Amino acid sequence: MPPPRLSHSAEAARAAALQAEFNEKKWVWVPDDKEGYLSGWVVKEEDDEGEVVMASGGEIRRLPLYALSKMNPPKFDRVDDIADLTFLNEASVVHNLRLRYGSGAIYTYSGLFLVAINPYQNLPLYSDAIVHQYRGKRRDENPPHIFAVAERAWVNMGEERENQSILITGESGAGKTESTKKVIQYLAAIATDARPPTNAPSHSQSPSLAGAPAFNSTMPATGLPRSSSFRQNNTSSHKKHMSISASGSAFSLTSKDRLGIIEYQILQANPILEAFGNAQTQRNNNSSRFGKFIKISFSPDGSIAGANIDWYLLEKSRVVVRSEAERSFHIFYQLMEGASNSLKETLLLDGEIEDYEYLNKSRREVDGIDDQEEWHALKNALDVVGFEPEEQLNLFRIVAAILHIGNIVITSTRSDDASMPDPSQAERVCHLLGIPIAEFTRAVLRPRVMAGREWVTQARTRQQAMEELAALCKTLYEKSFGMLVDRINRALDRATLKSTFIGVLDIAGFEIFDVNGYEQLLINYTNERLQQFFNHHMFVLEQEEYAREGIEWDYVNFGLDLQPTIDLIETSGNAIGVLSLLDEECIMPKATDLTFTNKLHSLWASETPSGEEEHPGRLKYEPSRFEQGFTIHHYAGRVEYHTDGWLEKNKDPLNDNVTRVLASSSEKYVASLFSDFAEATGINANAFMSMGKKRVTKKGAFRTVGQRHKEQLASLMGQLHGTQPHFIRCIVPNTMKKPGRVDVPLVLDQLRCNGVLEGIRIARLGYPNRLPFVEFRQRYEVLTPGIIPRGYMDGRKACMRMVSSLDLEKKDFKIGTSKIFFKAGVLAQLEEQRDALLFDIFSKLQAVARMWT
Ligand code: AD9
Ligand code: MG
Repeated sequence: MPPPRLSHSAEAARAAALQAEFNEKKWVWVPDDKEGYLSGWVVKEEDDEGEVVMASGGEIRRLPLYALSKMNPPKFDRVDDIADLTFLNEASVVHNLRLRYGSGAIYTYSGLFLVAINPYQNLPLYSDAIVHQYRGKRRDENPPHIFAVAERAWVNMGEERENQSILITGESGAGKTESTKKVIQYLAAIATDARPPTNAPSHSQSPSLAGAPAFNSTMPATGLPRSSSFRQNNTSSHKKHMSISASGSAFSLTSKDRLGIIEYQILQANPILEAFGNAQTQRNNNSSRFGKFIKISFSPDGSIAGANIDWYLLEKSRVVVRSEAERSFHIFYQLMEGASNSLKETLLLDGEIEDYEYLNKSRREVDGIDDQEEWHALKNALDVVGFEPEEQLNLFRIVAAILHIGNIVITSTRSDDASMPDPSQAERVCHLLGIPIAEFTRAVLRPRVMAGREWVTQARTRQQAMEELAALCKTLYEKSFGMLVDRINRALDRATLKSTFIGVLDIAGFEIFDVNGYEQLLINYTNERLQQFFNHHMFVLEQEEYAREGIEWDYVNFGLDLQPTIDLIETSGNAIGVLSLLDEECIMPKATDLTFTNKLHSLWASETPSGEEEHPGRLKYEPSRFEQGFTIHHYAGRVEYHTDGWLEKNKDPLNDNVTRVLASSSEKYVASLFSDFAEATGINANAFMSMGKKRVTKKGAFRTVGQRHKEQLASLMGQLHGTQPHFIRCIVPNTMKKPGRVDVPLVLDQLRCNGVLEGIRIARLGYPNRLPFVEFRQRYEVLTPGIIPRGYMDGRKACMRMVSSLDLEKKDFKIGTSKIFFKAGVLAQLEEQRDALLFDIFSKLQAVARMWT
């Protein structure tokens, strides 16, 4: 943030008055259980305790000094970049975010991060005029915005021919998916307009930060000047275009006549993904129940070539159960509400929502969602992307089959065996899935399993049969979802050797609930890896900056801080990690969740150093308050996991009998969902393993959920490593889904979990504040009068003279080749000295002025 210049007298007087008021007291932030932090001033300091007068109410509180955080002077209110704050403490960070949010500024930078707080209202931030405002501009030329991040990615890609990624995380409801859409809208809009010159863009050599903040304490990658040729050559046509639609709404960005067909198709992929992958939850009416990585590929001329989608961890259990206040995936309600009578007839859906067991146990309608309207939007989107009628029918076939399976009634015979007294429901299922009813019922009720060396028929209990049906539904849904994404990719993916991509990752952030299950472990493990990626990236950038400036430095690679935690989860081999041990237990006869948990305890108890203080990223394993549980210290905090049901969740069991029936379905689509089974088993039935459960083989189709996720994550990380990353952190401001309210403790928790505070911690390990020599001299020469001789003096030399006269400690600063670097807090002291001095001069001038009037 550029500090105010004292030349404009009225403004200066106001600023000076504010500053003067501020200077009179020792302002601090006082932690408060309810509000997070409250302001006050210290009146007494004794030993390690302070006496604070609270600003509102005048109440006096006594607190240990370490609990108090210094407040930033008023001129720092609403800074665009948190990293520019003089005092970088948690209280000041949230204070700044809250002030900004209150005035509609939902975006704020924090070093390498863009922080986005969900506004819960439609703000006029995304019109074509705003797109235009961000086109071809550097980050510091405009207020913080998600468009600035997208712009930067696009420009970097064009200039450096390097793939880019935009990593968006946050809790449920924080605005990740909306942000993803904004990024894609921006890219689609500018790529449609973009016809960059064919000559290669020139690289800017100048390291100077023209127009950059007065003290740029951000990371080196922020605010680097970029050559303008790549982005500005088309401004005239761009302008013409924009003038037509400048007043248009945000939605004009997506209109089909403005966009090319491929851009339009890419945007239309979204409603399809949301229909099948999103659901209403308590936290978000349109919650994505899967993670995704969308790569938009661009031709060398900057136009969009195509897109490709990877997906992660679909919450398929939702098709079967969910909490009463939540819904299943949107598609179920859209189909029931919107489908034509003839389609419903084809799908044998003659009932209402109430009639289906998988729908009638929980909420059916959601405020603000019109399922009928969404159905038509979905159908349109499927048409645009190019799904043939037959392909569309297949998608709905699976959805309907699941509803019918849910209505199959299983009863118990006197000998406790499962039976299906009324086959009519199963008949519908089999008709839709193209399988023979006799085989289907047998597979569910009395599967054949290997016992020793012989095949025997095993009777199922009612409970087991019901679980089998539920497992079938989950598998069907997940496989069909995978097929759907594959199909979209076939329509959109036109990447060529020459194209480059911008990938947008929309994935759930760190989760710490009261009870954390296997799902939380996988998502937290993912976030631990992503945070490590961020830390490492920041480390590399810092290293490059220090190297460029010829500065010696000696701190460790903080990306590796998190490695012990990651190892604890994923390592295989001798020091076996949680996931590998779980895999092993899954193939052990008689293993249970408890035997798994006990093994973990005995393995790790001895490995964990005891009595060590808490430290983010440090390996820490301990038993938990649950009988079956354990605790891992993630960088975001301690998380206690409850291991109930982990073996089943990891095996994801579907008995081979059922799979076999489906793999030989007469419906091509259904058979194709299980083709991996057919490939893996061939006709070799002897390969079955015990108890009719899925075999676990090294390669081929049968992998545990953990293995699959590890592989997918490895592939994602591999791709990310080949990109230049950009980081967006979404924040949910309150739990009421309402605009205008900031629940500070809630926000603080998120800043801790999403790595923003971790980023600040890391920045403080190095030399976070840095200034070009010229600026340093201009700003602080007042503090060293007479030290620099009149006339020309080399910037570096001048700096050296100034610092020696300022009596700074050697470890607190480094002098590079063009900039001077400071440890956290040092520049703050200089600023204070400077303020005091200027205020003194200012008051004297005012006194003189009064004498003359
Ligand atoms: V989840 O992990 O998928 O449950 P997300 O994706 O983080 O979650 P989402 O983007 O779906 O949250 O946002 C939740 C809701 O907040 C949206 O449905 C909007 O109503 C609201 N929202 C989020 N971002 C914006 C925005 N930039 N402008 C207006 C917004 N509303
Ligand atoms: Mg989402």
